[in-house]
Amino acid sequence: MKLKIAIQKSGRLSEDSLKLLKECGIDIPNGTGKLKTEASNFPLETFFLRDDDIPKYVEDGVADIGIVGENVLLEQKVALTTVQKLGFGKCRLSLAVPKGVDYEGVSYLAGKRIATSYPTILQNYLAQHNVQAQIHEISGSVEIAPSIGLAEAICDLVSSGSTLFTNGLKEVDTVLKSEAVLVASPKIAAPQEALLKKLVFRMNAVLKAKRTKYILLNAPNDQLDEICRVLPGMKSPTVLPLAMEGWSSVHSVLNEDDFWDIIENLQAKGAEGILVVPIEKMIV
Ligand code: PRT
Ligand code: ZN
Repeated sequence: MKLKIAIQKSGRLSEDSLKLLKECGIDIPNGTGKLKTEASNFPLETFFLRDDDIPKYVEDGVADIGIVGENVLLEQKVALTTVQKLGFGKCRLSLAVPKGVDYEGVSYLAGKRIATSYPTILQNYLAQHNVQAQIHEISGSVEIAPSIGLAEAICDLVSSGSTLFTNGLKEVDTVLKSEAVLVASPKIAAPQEALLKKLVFRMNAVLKAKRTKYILLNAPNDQLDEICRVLPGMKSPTVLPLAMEGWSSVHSVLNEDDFWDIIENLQAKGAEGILVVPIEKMIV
C-alpha cells in the first residue's frame, strides 16, 4: 500500500517539490527521464508529469495527491481539496499593457484584445469588473502578443517582472496571487489518507520552521521582565543564569514577519550578544 503523489517533471516547481519531500525525510531517486519512482524510506510513489496534467490525474484518483500552482488549479476548475499552501512557486497572474499606454483601470480593456494562457481566470475577472473584452487564448510567449499586433494587452504570470520589462510592457493589475499547493483527490482511500496525514504532519514541521528563527541573547537581570515581555517563545522564553553575576541568557522563537521589529525592541531594552539560528523542524 502506497501513497501516490504527482509532481512536475521538469520546470519551476520540480526542484522545490523534491526538496520539500527530502526535508520531510523522504528520499526519492530522481533518475532523469523516469516517469515513476518509489521512495526508499516512505510508502510513497512519485509520478513525474507536466504541471497541466497534474489536476486531472489527481481528480481521477490515478494519483492520490499532487503539487501544483494555484493558477493551474483555478484555470482548470477541478474539484480537488487544497491541503496545504507550500510557500514556493510564488507568482502573480497580472494584466500588462505596452508601457506608453495610459491605463486608468480595468475599464480600459473594454472592447480590447487580451492574449493569455489563462482564459477562464481572466474571463471571471473581467466579468467581476463588468468589462467585455476579446480573450485570445495562446499557449506560450504571451508577452510578444502586443508587439506583433495580436492584442492590446496580455494576462500572464509574473514573478520578477523582467520578462514584461524586456518586452516593453508594464504590469497594471493583479488578477490572482499564486503559489504551489498540495492537493488531494476526492477519491483518496482511507489507508492513503492516513499516509497523507503523516506527510502533512512532516510538511507542517518543515514549513513552520522555515518561517521561524531561534534566538539567544544575554540580558541584564534588572531588564529581564521587560525583555521577556517582548519575546513570544513557544510557551514562554527560556531563562538561564549566566556565570557572570547579574546576567541571564534568554532563548526564544521568533516569527519571520515581526522579526526585525522585535530585535530592535530587544536592543533598546538592553539585550546584548543576540544570536539568531535557523530551525530545521518545528513540532508544535
Ligand atoms: O512543462 P510544464 O507544462 O510542466 O511546465 P510549464 O512550462 O507549463 O510551467 P513552468 O515550469 O514554467 O511553471 C510552473 C509553475 O510555476 C506555474 O504554473 C506557476 O505556478 C509557477 N511560476 C512561478 C511561474 C513563474 N513563477 C513564472 N515567472 N510560472 C511561469 N513563469 C513565467 C511567466 O509565464 C513568464 O513567461 O516566467 C515569465 C515571467 O517571469 P519574470 O521573472 O520575468 O517575471
Ligand atoms: Zn505547463
